[in-house]
Amino acid sequence: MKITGAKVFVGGPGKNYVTLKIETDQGVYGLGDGTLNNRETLTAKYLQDYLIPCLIGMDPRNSEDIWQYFYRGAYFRRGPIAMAAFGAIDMALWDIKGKLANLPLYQLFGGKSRNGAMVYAHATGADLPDLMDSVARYVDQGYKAVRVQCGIPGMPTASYAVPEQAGSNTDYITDFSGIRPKEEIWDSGRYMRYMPGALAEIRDRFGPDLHILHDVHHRLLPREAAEFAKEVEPVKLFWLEDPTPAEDQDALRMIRQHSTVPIAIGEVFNSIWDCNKLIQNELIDFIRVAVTYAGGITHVKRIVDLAGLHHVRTGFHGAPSHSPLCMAAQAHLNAWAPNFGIQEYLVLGTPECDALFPSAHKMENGLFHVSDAPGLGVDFDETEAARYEYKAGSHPIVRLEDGTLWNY
Ligand code: KDG
Ligand code: MG
Repeated sequence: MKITGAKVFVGGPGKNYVTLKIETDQGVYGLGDGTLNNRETLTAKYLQDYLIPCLIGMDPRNSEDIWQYFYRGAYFRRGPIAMAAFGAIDMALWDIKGKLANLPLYQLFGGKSRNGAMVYAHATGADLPDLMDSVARYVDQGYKAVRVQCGIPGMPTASYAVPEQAGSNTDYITDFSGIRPKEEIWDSGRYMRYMPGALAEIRDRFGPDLHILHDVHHRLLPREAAEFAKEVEPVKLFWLEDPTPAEDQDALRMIRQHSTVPIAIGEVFNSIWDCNKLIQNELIDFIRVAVTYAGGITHVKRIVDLAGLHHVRTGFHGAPSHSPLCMAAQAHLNAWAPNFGIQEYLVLGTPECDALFPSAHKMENGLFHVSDAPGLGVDFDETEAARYEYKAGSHPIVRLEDGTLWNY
């Protein structure tokens, strides 16, 4: 069996999904997601110029060898662009494998370990009442877990993932007005004085059963993060996400020494080498890698197995930039993983997105139910794809009030 061709599409409804389609001499094709948010054209180019020419003629069933060929063959290892490109290929090869076996991918991993995978929604508010309304809407829809992000009184601009005005429905990550980032102003002091009380009020209003999550988005220094984690302990968060940037992993010990709040980290990681110390030293509770950004199913499955040895559960990244193909790859891992924790969920469900990526996966009452279709269980409509093209966009950047550049 041979790979005869591969195509890359960039575009999508309000997104720049990078979709790879690998074709074979037996008519079976595989699909993979290579979307690296706000750097999408780079993964597409990496695939087109360096990987696809080598893929043609390979046996698509040898997904392990193909992964090693590209990873070791690049010589300059890891990095988000290369790993997202390898991720797209690996996902597509697993899709082909499942279709050849006529089995959904989770069956190739070891079958189902649960009936449905718990997901969390993003509640966001310009202020606390607005956030409470947003949480209530998700609770009414049956979500069992909600991540909460709130505007901070006196903060010069909106804080991470919150709208400027109550009731507005903004895409909180990407501004498609151009490449130059919008600038936001951040104040850790205001955040630390306000947010613990806001979290306590949310807990009081929604009671003990709702799983509440919160994303600090890398913005606190390690000592501040430890103080914050200690203060929010009574709220019984499901997790505190990215309390501090994870480049300095020893800093996580400081948080552990002061608080038992569960810590979730890893959405910016690209490989097992970025998280093996954090996992082996049991400094985190949830690993947040995404199947696209961390080299595909082959590599992420290794991370999941390592995490399982150290009581670390999964909480895969599911920001809106991940296409339904990445979300499906994660859904199959979630159905199988003995150490599954939770899945971030935003992406599926708009009519335009469903038309571009038809599938029978479904979300019901806060649980994601993976379909039994062979492979990833998601198709790609090339006629629909022709409606979209690449749009330049950017994440905001963040500064302190005096102009100092900070972490987005
Ligand atoms: O591209 C950046 C986003 O993926 C990130 O800001 C989203 O932190 C995020 C999350 O938890 O989804
Ligand atoms: Mg995050």
